Amino acid sequence: MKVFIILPAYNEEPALPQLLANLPHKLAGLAYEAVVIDDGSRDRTAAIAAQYPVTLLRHDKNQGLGAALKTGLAYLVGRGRPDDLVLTLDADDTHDPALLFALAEKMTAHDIVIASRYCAGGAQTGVGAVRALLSRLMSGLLQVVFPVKGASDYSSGFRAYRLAVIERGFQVYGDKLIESRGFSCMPELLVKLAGLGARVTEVPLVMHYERKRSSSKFRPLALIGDYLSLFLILLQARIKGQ
Ligand SMILES: Nc1nc2c(ncn2[C@@H]2O[C@H](COP(=O)(O)OP(=O)(O)O)[C@@H](O)[C@H]2O)c(=O)[nH]1
Ligand SMILES: [Mg+2]
Repeated sequence: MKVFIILPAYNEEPALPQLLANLPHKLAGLAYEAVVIDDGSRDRTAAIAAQYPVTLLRHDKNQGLGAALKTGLAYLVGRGRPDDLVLTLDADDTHDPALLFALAEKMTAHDIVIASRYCAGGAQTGVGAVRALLSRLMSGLLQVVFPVKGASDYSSGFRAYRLAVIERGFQVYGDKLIESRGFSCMPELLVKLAGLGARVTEVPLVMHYERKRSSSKFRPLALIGDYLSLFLILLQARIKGQ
């Protein structure tokens, strides 16, 4: 089995060297390919990534997390075997790649495993009250309107997927697998893939936001806008019967 590590990166110069330097020992014993998607960064993100044994994909202009994630996942189609693993994580070095082993363990009976702040044993520290509330609220709302069995953290970008499920997603949705530009791409992908029959579960994630070195790209107002369009995107997909 091979693992593809998908790292969308926008202005991650402060965090990327340590993350990429640590990968070989964090993932010791695994066959993996790391894919960095530099989304039009204005800093040295691409130059740093190029110094490591990674596949570097680039957008000339900043297109947003959704577009970067889609570029990374589309690159994988046809490149592996159905049971290969796809790990997505932040490039800001706040997600410990070694959690992959816990995620992979659950993969035998599931297709998507979420590193979750909201399941038993999960938590987050160092995050502002507004953001924590907003994130919790959005996950809660999605759980009611677009329930995904086994999921409580809809927006965590730290997940493992079976490659076959990503490929199936592109087969059915084509370029519309991810329509969100911003952070709401995470719930969008989850709800769409679960709608195609992907089995979902979670492992606890204790998220330490205070360890973040690069500045957060999280913008509360943009997020609310993103989520409004997400609800429309998902409603449309539901009406089409996808
Ligand atoms: N490609 C791309 N990635 C982004 C963009 N904004 C954020 N990211 C990446 O998405 C991930 C999450 O962003 P981050 O700032 O860490 O958000 P936070 O951890 O939720 O505060 C990181 O890997 C960022 O580099 C963007 O516009 N384009
Ligand atoms: Mg982050």
